[in-house]
Amino acid sequence: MRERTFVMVKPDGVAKGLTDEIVARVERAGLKIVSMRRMKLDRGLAEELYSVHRGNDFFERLVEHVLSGEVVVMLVEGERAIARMRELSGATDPAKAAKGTIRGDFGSSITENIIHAADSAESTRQELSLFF
Ligand code: 3AN
Repeated sequence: MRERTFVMVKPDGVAKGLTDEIVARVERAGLKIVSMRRMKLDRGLAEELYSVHRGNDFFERLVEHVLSGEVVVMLVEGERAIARMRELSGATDPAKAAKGTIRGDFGSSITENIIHAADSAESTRQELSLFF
């Protein structure tokens, strides 16, 4: 099934110069980047993006991290795009993420884990509506 998903290179990924590498991995996987924008989030947008985590002890750390520098937001399209972007990203904790995944290869901690990729059709809809 052809679908769309929301992807964001987090500030640690942008700061490490990984945007081009991530774009290349997405395109090599046969997915299409329909739209892409480098930007700075404001607090309202960051809290909205992570609203499902509000109340968790890591919420503030997560929001502070995505506000700490520029991000690159992407609208990605293709066959099973949601699941395939999750596979390319790897497990949330880079220490547990497989080699060859973006987090496994480049992530440094569960907060600084390089990339965000929407995890369901519902969160994709909500997240895309915030940015595109
Ligand atoms: P994923 O990004 O793999 O979908 P989620 O949705 O569980 O993972 O978490 C969203 C973000 O929240 C993660 N990218 C990570 O940076 C942060 N996060 C998740 N769990 C923790 C945790 N236990 N401690 C610190 N940060 C966390």
